[in-house]
Amino acid sequence: MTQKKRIFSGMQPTGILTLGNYLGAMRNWVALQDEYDCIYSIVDLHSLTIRHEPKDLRQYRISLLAQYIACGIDPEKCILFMQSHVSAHAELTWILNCYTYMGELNRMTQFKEKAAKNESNINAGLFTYPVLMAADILLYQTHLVPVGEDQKQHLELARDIAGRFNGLYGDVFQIPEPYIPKVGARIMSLQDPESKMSKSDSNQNAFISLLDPPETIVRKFKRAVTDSETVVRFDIENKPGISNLMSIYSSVTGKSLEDIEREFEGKGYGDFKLAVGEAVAETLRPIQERYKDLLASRDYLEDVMKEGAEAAGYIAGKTLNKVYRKIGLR
Ligand code: ATP
Ligand code: LTN
Repeated sequence: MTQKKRIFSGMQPTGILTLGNYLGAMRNWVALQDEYDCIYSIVDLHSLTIRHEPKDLRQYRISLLAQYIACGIDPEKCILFMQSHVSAHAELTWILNCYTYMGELNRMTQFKEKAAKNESNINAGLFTYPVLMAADILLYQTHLVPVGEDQKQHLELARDIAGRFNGLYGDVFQIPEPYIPKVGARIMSLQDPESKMSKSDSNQNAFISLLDPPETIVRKFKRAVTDSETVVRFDIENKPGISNLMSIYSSVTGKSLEDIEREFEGKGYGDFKLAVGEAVAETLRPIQERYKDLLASRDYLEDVMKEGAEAAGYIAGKTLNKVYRKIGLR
């Protein structure tokens, strides 16, 4: 019997997922779970780089677990766990920090962007964040990492760290590959189509939350920033707003960009925006129903977390032991 390849990915418990998180990452996680050996984490240690009220963080963590399952992640098929429940993540991070160069971390665009946004709290965790992400991935001998476009640079760093470590000590880590979707890898803000849709945006109209009611979704698309033409045509450079809406519509309906251009030939932006809003609302409706039921099943969620932590801890422990032996700490 050939062993299934391993997948690992994670999201931060920093709020309700956006349509960007769903189309860029989560939907692939679901699609891959039959064919691969999947491990999905709620990366709560990563979210400490920004200050949260403890009670909010507690709520975000359990809510994100319910969102994962509502989107279709099946705890019977995958390992689902809370990063902070497996101490190997923090342990391996320290070691990998000693194999990562300041120059490498200095080049990370996410650090530069987040540091610019949080001038009053540019902590060391924000800087070494990609090393914790490398530890997450490498602990599980991961082959494939499904993420959105913005995480590509972090993944390349994880590959470099793994290669460097293997070069010194032999084959300790599997070298991971990114898995980035062709459509939907970078969903843009509805209010500023030049920047990424983000769940921590202060402007609520800039993103679609997975839990927005249908009327809100339709309204947010109606208000989406476009251009002064009236033609539905894909042209990222000159028509970033319309192109973003076309990518979203294509992702949720499966229609090609050419088909969409044809469908809306001779029609105005109003018709197009309404169609996008309705298609998105329809996609999210079943997720929202399942989410409500899951949040009410607290014991079930606790059980999933407990079992996930045990299964993940076992695999991670094996890699960590090997690392300790190789570097002379055993
Ligand atoms: P935050 O706003 O708190 O920084 P985020 O919305 O960027 O968070 P993360 O938890 O950092 O979300 O990312 C989870 C996953 O979603 C990652 O794989 C990331 O690449 C993907 N992702 C995030 N935003 C988008 C987007 N706009 N389009 C496509 N994929 C995205
Ligand atoms: N850094 C990622 C979240 C993340 C992750 C991971 C993704 C943390 N650890 C491991 C894939 C694999 C982010 O900011 N979206």
